[in-house]
This record gives sequence, structure tokens and C-alpha cells, in this order.
Amino acid sequence: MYPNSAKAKLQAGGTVLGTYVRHPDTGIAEILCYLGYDFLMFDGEHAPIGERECENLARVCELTGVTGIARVPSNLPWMIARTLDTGIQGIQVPMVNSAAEARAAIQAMKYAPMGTRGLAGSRAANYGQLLPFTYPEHIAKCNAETLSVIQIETPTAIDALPEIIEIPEIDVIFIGPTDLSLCLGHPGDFQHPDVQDAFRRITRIVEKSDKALGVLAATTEATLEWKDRGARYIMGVFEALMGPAIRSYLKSVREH
Ligand code: 3PY
Ligand code: MG
Repeated sequence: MYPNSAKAKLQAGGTVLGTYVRHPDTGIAEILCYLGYDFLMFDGEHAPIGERECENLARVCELTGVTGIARVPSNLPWMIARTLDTGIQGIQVPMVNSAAEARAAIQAMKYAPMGTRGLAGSRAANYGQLLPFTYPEHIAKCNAETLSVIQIETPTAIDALPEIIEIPEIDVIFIGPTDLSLCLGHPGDFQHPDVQDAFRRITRIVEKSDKALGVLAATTEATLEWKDRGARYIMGVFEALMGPAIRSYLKSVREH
């Protein structure tokens, strides 16, 4: 496993900017890496990105030194293990609702003694072919470099957050504003007082901990606002930035 540049930046107190990637396409990922993102989050929850695609997307990230994160479809140990075996450098777990679920996610991401991840000469271990290779060194590297991102996106999860935050191996507590707003009865209305109150509750708990606050922010304004609120793992949506630029270009040229 290669050094995780986004994790190093977060550990040094910095902020990392990434984007959702919903396309299982290495060319798109390559362009996004060249544009300067710190991380790409390949979405297996809401997009057709499985382990096979993840493996090739991980290769693109390795070529450019950008951190590749995979969001697994669900908090299942075998899914997390297979995804990490591709060599991807971080796992984002959706819909974590209790400390027990958060602990299970972390256990699946880490080798013993920190967790229960199964050991093999997978791609993450360079198939055991890049010498010198030893399992203890591979285990130590993976346990240290893998970025763990736990999503908080329901009121139940917020209630459990004071306990979740005590789990040492969690790197990022990530707010999923879309699902959170849905659960609160205001889908997509991030400015609704109930949603804002939920954001504040999470932020207050995370800012007292050693975890980085993570969030989805689609626009430049939202990203700046979250940066001011202390978020340090900010995931954008590249299509949301591309859309207005292309629409404006088409309009200008057609009206010229
Ligand atoms: C949400 O907003 O619900 C998310 O999961 C963000 O990716
Ligand atoms: Mg969500």
C-alpha cells in the first residue's frame, strides 16, 4: 500500500478537498486527479462501482499520488475487505447508526490486533511480488495508511455520536446532508432549521474530538461555509461545478 497523502494532510491538521466519482471510468478519474483534488471518493453506494472497477480506479490514484477512497454500498465486513484488497486507500461507510456498527466497520478495515480483516497476498499487498515483502510490514502499513470515514446521516446516528467518537481508529466523521435532511422530513432543504440544528449538534461533538469533520458540499459557497465551520474533509460534486460552466459557455456562444 502506498502512502496516503490525504490522511497525512489531515493528520497534520490540514483540509482535504475531494469529489464524488460516480463513473466507473479511469479516464474521468485521471482528469480529476490532474485537476488537483486531494482525494476522489468512488461511490459504490449510489453508482455502479464494484471491486473490479475500484481496482482500476485505485491504479489511477496511485499513478498521480491522489488518495482513492471507496464508499461501500453497505457496512458489511466482506464488502469492506474485498474493496480494501483492491489497494484503495480509504473506506467510507454509509448509514452508521450506532457505536457497535462503527466498531464493526473499523474491525473490517483493520488487520489484527486492531481488527479482523483477513490477510492475503492481494493487490493491496502488491500480490506479494514487490520485494522485499513481509506480511508484518504490509499489515503495519495498511493499518496505518487506510483512511476510515464514518457517515452520520440519521438522527439515531447523532444520538450515538458521543459514543462513536470514542473509537480511536476513526479518522473522519462525515455528515451526509442529503440523507439527514430526508430523515428529518426536509429532503434537500439544508437550510431548514431542523437540519441546521442537526449539523450544529454533530459539529459541536466532532470539534471537541481528534476526528476530522467531513461533509458533502456541492457548491463553492457551501464549501467555504463548511470550511468556516471547521470541516476538513470536504467532498464536492464535480458535475455541480462543471454544469454551470458548460451551460454558461453554451448560452454565451449561442447568443453571440
Ligand atoms: C448524503 O448526503 O446523504 C451522503 O451520503 C453524501 O454522500
Ligand atoms: Mg447518504
